[in-house]
Amino acid sequence: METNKTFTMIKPDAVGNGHIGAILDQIIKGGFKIVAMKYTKLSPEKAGEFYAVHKARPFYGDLVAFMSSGPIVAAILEKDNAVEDFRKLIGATDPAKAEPGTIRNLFAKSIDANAIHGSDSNENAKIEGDFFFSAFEKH
Ligand code: 3AN
Repeated sequence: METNKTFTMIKPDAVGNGHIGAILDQIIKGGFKIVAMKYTKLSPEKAGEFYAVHKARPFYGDLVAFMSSGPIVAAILEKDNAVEDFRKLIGATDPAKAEPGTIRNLFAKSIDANAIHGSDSNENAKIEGDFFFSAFEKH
């Protein structure tokens, strides 16, 4: 299992608020290399598939509606210890609890519209990266 890659999405709130450039800047300054990237929009079906692990959670319906409400930026990132280091860079799921200077502290407004996604394990990083990108698109 690779430990030097993670997967991220800049979510519809952050894209809509014009934060793509500032967030990519934080990611690059954080030492991550972008190895695949795409600007796209998820259908409700695709968003539901992506978040299928959360199907039983009470916020699943709202999460799927939000994630398909506008364009997103999906990317595969490379760095040693990528998953853990990227979770530190983005901060806690609830932006009110995110450390100062983290991406969610800087750009997120609420726990559901929380600006950015980061994979929570090496296994999920691979699954999520493969959901968006073909082998040909990964460098
Ligand atoms: P993270 O994105 O920090 O790994 P998860 O995997 O627990 O957080 O949750 C997936 C997504 O579901 C979060 N990014 C957030 O948008 C949403 N979410 C998580 N917990 C809640 C909650 N209590 N209420 C509303 N949305 C939530």
